Amino acid sequence: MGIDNTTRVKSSEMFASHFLNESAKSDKYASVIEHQKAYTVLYGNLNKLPARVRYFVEENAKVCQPDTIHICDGTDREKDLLYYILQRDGTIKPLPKYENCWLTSTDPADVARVESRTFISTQEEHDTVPRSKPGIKCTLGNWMSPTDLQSALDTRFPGCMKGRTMYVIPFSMGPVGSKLSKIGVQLTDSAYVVVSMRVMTRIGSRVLDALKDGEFIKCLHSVGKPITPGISAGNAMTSWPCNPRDTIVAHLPERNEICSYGSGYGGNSLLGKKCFALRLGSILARREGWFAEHMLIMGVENPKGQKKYFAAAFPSACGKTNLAMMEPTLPGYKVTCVGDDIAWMRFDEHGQLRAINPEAGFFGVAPGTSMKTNPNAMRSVLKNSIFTNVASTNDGGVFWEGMESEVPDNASITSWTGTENWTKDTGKTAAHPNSRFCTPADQCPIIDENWENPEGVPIEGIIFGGRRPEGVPLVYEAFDWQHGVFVGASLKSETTAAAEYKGKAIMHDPFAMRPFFGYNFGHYLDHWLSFQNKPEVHLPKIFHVNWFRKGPDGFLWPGFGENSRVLDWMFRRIDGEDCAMTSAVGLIPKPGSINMSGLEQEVDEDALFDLSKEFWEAEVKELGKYFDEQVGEDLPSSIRQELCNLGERVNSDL
Ligand code: GTP
Ligand code: SPV
Ligand code: MN
Repeated sequence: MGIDNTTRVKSSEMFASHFLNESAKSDKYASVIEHQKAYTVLYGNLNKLPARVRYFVEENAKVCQPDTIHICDGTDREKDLLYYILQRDGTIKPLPKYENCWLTSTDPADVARVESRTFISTQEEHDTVPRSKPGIKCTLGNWMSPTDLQSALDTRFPGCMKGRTMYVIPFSMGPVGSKLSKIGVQLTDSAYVVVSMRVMTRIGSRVLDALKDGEFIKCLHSVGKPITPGISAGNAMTSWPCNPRDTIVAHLPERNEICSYGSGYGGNSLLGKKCFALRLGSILARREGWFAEHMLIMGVENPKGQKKYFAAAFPSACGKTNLAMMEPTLPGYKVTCVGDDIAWMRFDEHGQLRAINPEAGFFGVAPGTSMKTNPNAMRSVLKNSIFTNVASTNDGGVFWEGMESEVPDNASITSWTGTENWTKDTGKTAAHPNSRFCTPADQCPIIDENWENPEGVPIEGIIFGGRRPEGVPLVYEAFDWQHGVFVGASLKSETTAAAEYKGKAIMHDPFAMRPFFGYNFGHYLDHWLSFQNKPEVHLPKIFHVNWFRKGPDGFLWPGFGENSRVLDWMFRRIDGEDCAMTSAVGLIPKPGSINMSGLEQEVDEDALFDLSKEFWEAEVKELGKYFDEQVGEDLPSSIRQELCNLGERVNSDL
């Protein structure tokens, strides 16, 4: 990077040796060295753990055989030690242009979630996935039998942490102690995972205090690269240990367990996020009568000072973080952010849907983020953040596609793969398209005043959306809850770099949850539909948006802050304003009812809202085929009915 880090590393080294000596002696940090064991507890005290947690740690330490154990307390001293270790091992570099910011680059084979190696294991296959048509591969989840999973785990985990430290991370999804929160304990041999979990969740001793002797989700993670002295360890000593060949991300809902092996990346390794908060979360939610969804949560205040909260489900890399933090261009509007990726929602005793963000940080897509598109994200990320697979500048800063006007003209750029003096002509992007920032949520300048409210925030509108280059209008409203559930079930989007898919294709991504369903999608639809017959609940309105429709010259809609115009329309709809009219697909804005005044770019409204008979006939046909092939007999009859209704409206109205 062209930066001299020697001084920084040296002082950390002195700090660390002082730290270790002190903690070994001091009662306050209560380190115990247990010589009779194969491993050494270097940090923390096993004897002070709740009995179940201690059992979980000891059982897995026996199998994984780490050299040392570190029980995370969540203190700043611990954080400094971890960053020291990560720097010493060459996994992470400081970014001196900012305050406490760090850069890491992964193995190029470990850059995204791996859906093909993500499994859910239950006794009954049908509990996990619908019965797809014979000969058709199920795309709504991967089931593995408990026996097959056991042998997959048995060939991977024994001895997998040799030469490494096993970190024990007690973490809370949701504010510590809230009734809506849930606790997990993750064991991992990656210090990168610890520092990231520290940002993304609430970790440490306070979580154990809240847990007492209660139940928790057991999360086991290993990068799958033991270090055995004298034996060649392949890439074990490289800066980003991983084992892509043997990667597996497994969920055992019947045992409240998650086991992830081989990958250090994001959704594969930060097990509180997709594995717990969505896959196991959706199972708990169904059991307990609530929702665990891949949704941002935002507050919208209109010029009269009235405020409503929305939750929005868009597939990975389709605009959740951007919408959650948007700077409205419509005068007098104010947006606040509660969360950018996951919502846990339940109806309260008054029938009001309430949502919490179970996370404590943002693991956001870097490319495309700039002062122009998402200034609030830019203002959030420049301290206490970890950047993964972005490019760096010779003045110790970061760079990615979209930041061109935010780095000095003479900056020399090193690409995420280490190519120095990177330029646009180098041929490859400077940052990986799925490169990410990992940032504490409370640093967001527009974080909502209620973002940590243990009661959650009241949700009045639910939004679905995807990248639909063709045919799908900017916004429409569902006729009712059942139609809205159908709209969620029909969600499709162009593929992005967030998973292992290559190229651009329109894929089904129902509820933006396709990679994250913890159980049979048909049963998931039943769960959503079950709320419409409950007189005691107040059902929010459901909308569908598409920021990504294209014309001959690219996107038809400027997006980003201009999306406030669509939020304004939805806000007024919830307030009962007569600004919608019936169309074949749903309720669309009456002409002139979306406020377009002051738009910098000219917008072709006709093209944005055009509904083509040919397109929607094909869409209905394709949806029917999809439901038949993928969901079959598990498709609720009311969803099939909604598809018929859509077909009829397309036939008669378009
Ligand atoms: P995950 O973290 O993977 O779940 O993604 P996300 O849904 O939070 O997506 P994010 O907000 O990070 O956006 C991903 C990409 O979409 C970025 O490159 C954005 O610049 C781009 N994007 C977001 N909003 C808009 C929009 O309104 N219009 C256009 N054209 N692009 C957008
Ligand atoms: C997503 O892919 O939806 C993400 C990133 O939010 S990851 O945490 O890797 O799943
Ligand atoms: Mn996501």
